[in-house]
Amino acid sequence: MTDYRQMWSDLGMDLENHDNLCAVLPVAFGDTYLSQENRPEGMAFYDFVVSEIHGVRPAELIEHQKNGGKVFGTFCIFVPDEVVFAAGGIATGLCGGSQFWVPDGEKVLPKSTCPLIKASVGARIGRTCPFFRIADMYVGETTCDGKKKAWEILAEDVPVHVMDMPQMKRPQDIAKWEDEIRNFIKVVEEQTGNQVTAEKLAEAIKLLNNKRKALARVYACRKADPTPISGKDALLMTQIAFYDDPARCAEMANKLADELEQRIQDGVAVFPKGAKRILISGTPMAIPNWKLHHIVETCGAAVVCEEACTGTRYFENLVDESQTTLDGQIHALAERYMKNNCACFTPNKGRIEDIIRLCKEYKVDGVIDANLKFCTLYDTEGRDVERALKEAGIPVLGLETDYVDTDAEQLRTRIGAFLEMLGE
Ligand code: BJ8
Repeated sequence: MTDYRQMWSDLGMDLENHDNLCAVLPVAFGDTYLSQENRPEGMAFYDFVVSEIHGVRPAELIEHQKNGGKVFGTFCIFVPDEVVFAAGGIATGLCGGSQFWVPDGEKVLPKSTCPLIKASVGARIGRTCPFFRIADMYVGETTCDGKKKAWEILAEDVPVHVMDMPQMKRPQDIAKWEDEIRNFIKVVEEQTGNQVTAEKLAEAIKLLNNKRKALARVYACRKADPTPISGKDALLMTQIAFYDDPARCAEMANKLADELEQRIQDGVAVFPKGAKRILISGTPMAIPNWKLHHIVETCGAAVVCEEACTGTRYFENLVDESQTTLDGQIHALAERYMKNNCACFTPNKGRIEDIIRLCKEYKVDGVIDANLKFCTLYDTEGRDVERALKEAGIPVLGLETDYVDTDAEQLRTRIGAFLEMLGE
């Protein structure tokens, strides 16, 4: 394995504390992932990425910077990566999914902030994540109150551009998002020194659409009963998609999909026929947050779909590729991104329709609607989600979860009881 200590030191990281993180991650990954049986061979790539998570990709990003390129760190699936790639930049996800970063986040944020925000801020100020050190600019968005305030804190330390998200989905809101994308293009052009032309944007739209199509192929395989891939493995693929080079991401996901399609033909499955099929909806699960999937699957059920930003919301809906002018392309981008059904919108009925549609497509036995502690948006929307699912005759369990492990046993008990109830 390559020694990256010099690279981390050059990035100004806290090496001592980073060593502590490097010591816990492989253990958690081994317990959660490598203990699974009969995994697809295509998962070897994703295992490798995790084993070098703070090495290989950060080194590629630094190489890009050495060649004059810029790196943009993003926290939300509303940020149009297409713009960044069209300007010759690289966009990389920055959401924090580990409790390890939370205490540093709590130094500057109220404890009653959602763990995803605390971990993201903590990863920056604690200097224990290379991605957060490498990014030349962070791109935030006004989705929830916690994030809005977090950008102000991060902006004291690193350039931050904030995209002002509409809160509704009327025609004037889509037009407003178009303006935000136009403004984002200017910011990216200034940062990179490169112009976003219609030709470059068309290439980037294709690149990102190909990535979405590849991820969708893997998810389509999960509709088979029994499923040829565990929910944990599918989640890992999606989590890594936020960081990886988009062309390589598409290539590896397509390879995995080829294998899964063959497995379906050959009747190879990772769960026995009859295992309960669960859809998890709710807040995103940033790497290395695998807790809920691990609990569900070690209780004997299969997670077959995630209605989440680390799930279907990330790849559903393509950008129209037929536009040839910048104006047309910007409109197409605005339309596609505004199809995301995040709980930050009011009203947000589309999300409930999505969940019910996905339950049918993935032949789901029950839904776990999970929200991260202190996420008021998803917590409040949970009431409508549960009511709609009950009306549709789909069993649902609403849960609140955190990054800490202390609630794991309680969750296991509740999930175990829910699965037992499904078995009746
Ligand atoms: S599009 S879900 S990635 S905003 S969980 S930080 S909402 S308090 S992450 Fe999100 Fe974009 Fe929406 Fe998806 Fe706030 Fe809630 Fe925390 Fe959240």
